[in-house]
Amino acid sequence: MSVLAVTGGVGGAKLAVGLAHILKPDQLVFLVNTGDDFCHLGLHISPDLDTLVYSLAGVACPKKGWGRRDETWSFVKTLNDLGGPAWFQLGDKDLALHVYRTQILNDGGSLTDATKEIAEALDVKHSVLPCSDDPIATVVDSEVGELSFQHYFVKHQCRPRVKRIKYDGAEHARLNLSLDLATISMVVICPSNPYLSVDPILAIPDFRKFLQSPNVPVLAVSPIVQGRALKGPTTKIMTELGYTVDNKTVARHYKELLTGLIVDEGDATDCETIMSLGIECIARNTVMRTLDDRIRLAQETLEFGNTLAN
Ligand code: FO1
Repeated sequence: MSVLAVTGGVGGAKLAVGLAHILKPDQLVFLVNTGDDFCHLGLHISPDLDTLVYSLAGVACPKKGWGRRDETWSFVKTLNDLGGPAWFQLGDKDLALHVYRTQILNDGGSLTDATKEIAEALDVKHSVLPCSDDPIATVVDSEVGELSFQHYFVKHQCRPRVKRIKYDGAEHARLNLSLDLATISMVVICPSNPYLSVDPILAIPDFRKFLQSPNVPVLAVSPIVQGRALKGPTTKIMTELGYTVDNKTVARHYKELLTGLIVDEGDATDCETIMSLGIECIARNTVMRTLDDRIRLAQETLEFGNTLAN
């Protein structure tokens, strides 16, 4: 039986690394957001898949969380000199991955095939699965109109006010066909942005149906610590969508799916309200600065999950 870890970008990848340190490759599968994927310069870019694979391989840029460590930037500098679209920073090493993935796709391979090939080449032992091989595109409906995710996130630096977020294609997308749901004994939703990184995966009808079945504990680690997200635009987006930025909002957001929620130890007083929603809740240190933090939180998450499974 395996744990299924649902993850998006940089925040989720931290817990993912902790889980991968504890669980063997036959005990853990990653299901990754593809709503951020886009075509840029003719290349298929899958930021969240790459962030996870680089993190598991130990080659992610430690400062940014995305892209590769010890990167060089000749390509994007030259592109800029040519007047090309250099707003999306593709490092030289990273670029090779995008070119290779695009070639696999152009040759008729699936995103799952390409991810498997790349993960193996980087010596990643755990299964990393795109949530679907069908296209899903996160679109941010903002005060300046509809923006594709990377245009909102990188080009516009998350500045436009968000009115609504939609996940084009998710309604008709099939859950990754390599994922055998019958083998899953626990689901862990990593502390990724619920609206940008997790919801595109939850919007896949087959997956939502599976999570609503009562047989498997579904846990989440809240990305909110003392009223704000540590990284990225989660705080801004939640505020603009009209939500209070706290763990109770996260609990309500996942309510019909969740068995248990882990909040930060500084937010322990939230547990009572969350439990009144019918969701078990524990408070732990959810701030992951070091590898030890990641492994410790992963261990605590699994222990919590095991108590809920019994
Ligand atoms: N994020 C940025 O803020 N600026 C960039 O120029 C940028 C380039 C980039 C290239 C490859 C890649 O895999 C990720 C990249 N990201 C960049 C991160 C990415 O936009 C976000 O981390 C995710 O999509 C959000 O989860």
